[in-house]
Amino acid sequence: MDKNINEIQKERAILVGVNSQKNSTSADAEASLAELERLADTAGAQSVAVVLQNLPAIKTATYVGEGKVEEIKQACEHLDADVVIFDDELTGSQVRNLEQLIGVKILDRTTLILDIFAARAQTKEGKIQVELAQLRYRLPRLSGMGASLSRLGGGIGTRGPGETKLESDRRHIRKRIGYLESELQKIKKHRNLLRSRREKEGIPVCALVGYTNAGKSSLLNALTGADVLAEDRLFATLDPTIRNITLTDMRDVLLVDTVGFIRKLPHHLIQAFKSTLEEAVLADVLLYVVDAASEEIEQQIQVVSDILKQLGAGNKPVIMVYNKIDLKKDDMRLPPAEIAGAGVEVSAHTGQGLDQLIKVMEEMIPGKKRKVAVCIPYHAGHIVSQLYQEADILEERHTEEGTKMQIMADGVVFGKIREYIVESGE
Ligand SMILES: Nc1nc2c(ncn2[C@@H]2O[C@H](COP(=O)(O)OP(=O)(O)OP(=O)(O)O)[C@@H](O)[C@H]2O)c(=O)[nH]1
Ligand SMILES: [Mg+2]
Repeated sequence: MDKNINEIQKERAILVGVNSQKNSTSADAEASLAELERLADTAGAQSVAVVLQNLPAIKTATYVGEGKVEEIKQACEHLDADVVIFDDELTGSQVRNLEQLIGVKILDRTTLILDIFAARAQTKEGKIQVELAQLRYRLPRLSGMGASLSRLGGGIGTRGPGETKLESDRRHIRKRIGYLESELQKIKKHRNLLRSRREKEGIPVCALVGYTNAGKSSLLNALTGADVLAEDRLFATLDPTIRNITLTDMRDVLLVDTVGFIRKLPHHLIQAFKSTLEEAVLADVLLYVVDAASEEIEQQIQVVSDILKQLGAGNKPVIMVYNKIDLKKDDMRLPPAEIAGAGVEVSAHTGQGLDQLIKVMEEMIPGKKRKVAVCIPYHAGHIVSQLYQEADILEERHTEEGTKMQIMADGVVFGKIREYIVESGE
């Protein structure tokens, strides 16, 4: 697949971002643009210039202001650029207007990400999911686009479903979307079957989730001795890989590697990849992998947490895994625990902290019940009813501080009530 990217001669790209200051700071806009540069590089383009415009509101017709359009046009001529990539989603008419005014191919961040996914997808399911996302994104942007794209040539943004298909009418595309959806449904049935077999066998599942390039695949390899592709590239992993790991108490656990997240992850992509991402939603415990050496650590945690919430996995028991601790500078602070929850510092490269991680996993993963004493303050009464459903209650007393209980429960329950545990037994 990567060969596909390398074979194409590097396109010269100008990157354009806007800082609208509505819900982002200029540091955010700059970090997002730096990421766009990495995405462009991953897609096989060479960035020759980066333009950031401060703009109170996006222009409906051309996204950036008139003067900026002229500036970009001149930069394209001077720098011999083949493509201009905008750091946000553009509407169909914005693309058309900009192409007419500037005279080179116009792409947006979403198209770029979809393009990378198209080049990376390996399995049948992955390929269908990407094509679905691409078609759904292109459908409302279709009219007139075929003509301008064929005038401006192929390359990035035109991979995946062929242009001839896109030039044909919308009905054709809708039919194709319908067909892909039904194929995906079949694969999903098969996946559900496998999952229910796994559940019957009672093997707990841990999913590795996190920002792209955080080191999820490297951790999977370090923990299981597997040989999953880990690369210093965005979106190295698209299809979920599952490996077995045996804990020191001899319990088997399945570890699932998943696709990485990124800010402004296209909505259509999340929708299309829902069944793949369900591996994370349905896992018993999430290993939430964070690149501890990244300067963007807090923003990345924010993005990942938001996407997990969107997927319905916001309340899963989580182990924060601060990876790449070997690269962390001494003066760099990890986010305070109240934002992110307790965490383990590890390095997939040196192996540092992996023993500790396995210990925490043993504690959190369901299957091993332990007796603990808890004290639930009266304002958290819902926790008591929750415990009645999810744990065995051995004893219950009402005291001044709250309801004191002796319970037998497993790691999943502990994950939810950690703050109320007063005494932990074996
Ligand atoms: N120094 C150092 N580098 C690491 C560590 N873990 C991973 N890396 C590097 O970080 C890069 C990304 O690692 P991957 O394991 O591919 O990351 P990922 O989270 O699976 O990324 P995607 O699949 O793209 O979402 C690779 O170049 C790894 O070699 C670590 O503990 N220390
Ligand atoms: Mg990976």
